[in-house]
Amino acid sequence: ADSVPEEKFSLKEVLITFQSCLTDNQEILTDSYVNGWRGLVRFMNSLGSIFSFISKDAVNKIQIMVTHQNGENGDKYETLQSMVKYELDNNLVDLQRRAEHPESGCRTLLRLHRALRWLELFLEKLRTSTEDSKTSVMCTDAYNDSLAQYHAWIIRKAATMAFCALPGRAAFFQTMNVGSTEQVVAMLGEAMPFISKVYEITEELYKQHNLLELP
Ligand code: 1PX
Repeated sequence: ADSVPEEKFSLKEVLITFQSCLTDNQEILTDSYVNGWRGLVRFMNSLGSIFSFISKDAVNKIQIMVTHQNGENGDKYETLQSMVKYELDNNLVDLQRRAEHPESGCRTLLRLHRALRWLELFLEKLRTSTEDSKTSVMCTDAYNDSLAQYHAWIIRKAATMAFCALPGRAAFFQTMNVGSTEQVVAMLGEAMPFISKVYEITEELYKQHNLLELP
């Protein structure tokens, strides 16, 4: 995907990546999941440097996951399911507070998973929005209903300020590079079920193993 020229970059390709996360037996491929986030970060960077404190953290988390995937036990990280099993079986997850394993795959992915809920809410708002809807309001509402509860006051403040710099709906849709408003809405309608599915399966996996509050 890195060789695709800048002007060909479309959010459609990115959102479709989440479709390729799902295996036939409902497992989630770590590689595609991380790739999806790479694409999202790339899109966010195209919106301006005011978002760079957000993309820095996302890139950092992507990098942690890549390091796990490329490590000695990389094969254990093929799916989120195998990662959870491997890290728990081998006591590689800090369950109470961050200590020996501050960068476990489980806790790192949980942060991306929570952000995926924000994305799901935001995309649904965009999909059902009208011409006079404000992207900054949709983004802030989605954030307040998801990620914000996990963030300290100062981060919430900085994030909310950054959202105010989002382009208006028309310009935002153009940046997506998908085509007309109708095409954007159709693309979102196509991609969202996969994003929701990936979110649900991860949520269930983490719930089963009591990992939803990892420090
Ligand atoms: C059509 C829409 C596409 C938009 C794509 C935008 C992609 C956004 C990618 C955001 C990824 C954010 C990951 C945040 C992970 C996180 O919660 N990290 C915090 C906790 O980590 P820790 O290791 O300390 O436990 C960390 O403290 C985060 C700090 C940075 C600020 C995070 C603000 C998140 C706002 C998410 C919304 C992005 C809005 C972009 C506008 C388009």
